[in-house]
Amino acid sequence: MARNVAQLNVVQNARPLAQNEPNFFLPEEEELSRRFLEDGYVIVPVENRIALDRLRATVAEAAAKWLGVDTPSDAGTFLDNIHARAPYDRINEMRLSVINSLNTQPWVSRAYFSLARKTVETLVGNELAMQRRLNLSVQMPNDETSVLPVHADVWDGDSPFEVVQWTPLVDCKGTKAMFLLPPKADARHAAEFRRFDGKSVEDLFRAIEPDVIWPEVKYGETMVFSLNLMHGNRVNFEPGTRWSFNCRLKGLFSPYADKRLGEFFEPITVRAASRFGLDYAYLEGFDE
Ligand SMILES: O=C(O)CCC(=O)C(=O)O
Ligand SMILES: [Fe+2]
Repeated sequence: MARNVAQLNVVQNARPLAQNEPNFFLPEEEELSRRFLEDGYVIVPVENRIALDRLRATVAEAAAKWLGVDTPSDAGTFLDNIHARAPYDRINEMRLSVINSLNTQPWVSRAYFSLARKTVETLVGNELAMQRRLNLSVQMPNDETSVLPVHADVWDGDSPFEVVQWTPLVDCKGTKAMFLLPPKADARHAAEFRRFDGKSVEDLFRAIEPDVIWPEVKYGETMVFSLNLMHGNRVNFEPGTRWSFNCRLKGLFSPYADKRLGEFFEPITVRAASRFGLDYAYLEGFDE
C-alpha cells in the first residue's frame, strides 16, 4: 500500500496537464492524449497490417493443429467459427496450447509492438518495457467458463503506469468485446467502494453496469486502454467466437509494482543515452 501512495505522489507532482503549463505535443499527439485521458482508451487502425495478418494466420494454424484439422485458408472465418469444432470443456487447454506455441517464436513480440508503436510512443513514451509473453483470450458463444469478472489490473500487482494493448483477431462488439468503465465514472464508483465490503464481483458489476461501455473493435484495429480503470468481460452472447491478444506496456523508467523488469517485463527500446547513463560508473576518490 505504501508503494501505491508513493506512486500517486509521483503522479500528482508530475501531472503535466494543468492549465498554463507548457505542452510541447504536436496537435495530433495532443488529440490522442486528450481522448485517452477522457475515455480511458483509444482505438486505432493497426500500423502494420502484414504483421497482424501473420499473427492471425499463426494462431489459426496452431488452433487447427491442436484440433487435428487442416490449416484453414481463411483464418478469420475459421477462428470466428471455432465453437462449431472445439469442445467447450477443453477450450482453455486449446487456448494455452496456441498461446504457448506463439510465445516460443521470437518474432511475435516484435510484430505485436509494430501494430501500435506510434500510439504507444505517444501515450506512454518511446523508451519502453513490454510484457514478455502475449496473453490470448478465447470466448466462445455462451461459454461461462472463460469469463473474466470486473477488475482493474492495478488491484492485482500491475503498476498504474502500465497500459494494455488489446487486439482482436475477429470483429468484436457487444458482449463479444470487453467492457470498460470510463475515467469519470470509475472515479465516482471507486469513491463509493466501501459499500462493496463483503459483496461479490457480480454485485460490483451490477453497480457499474449502467456506466460501462463496450468498445467495438474490428479486425484491423487495436485498442490501448488504462488498466487502472475497471474492466472485464461477460458471457459472449454474439454468434461468433472472440479471439483477442492483450499485452502490457509501460515506460521503462516509470514505477513498477509486483510485475518486475526482467521477469514479467523486458526492455524493448532502451535509448542510446540511457545505455550510457546505466553503464556509467562515477570515478572513485574524486569528490572535490
Ligand atoms: O479481454 C478481456 O476481456 C479483458 C482483458 C483484460 O482484463 C486485460 O487485458 O487486462
Ligand atoms: Fe485486465
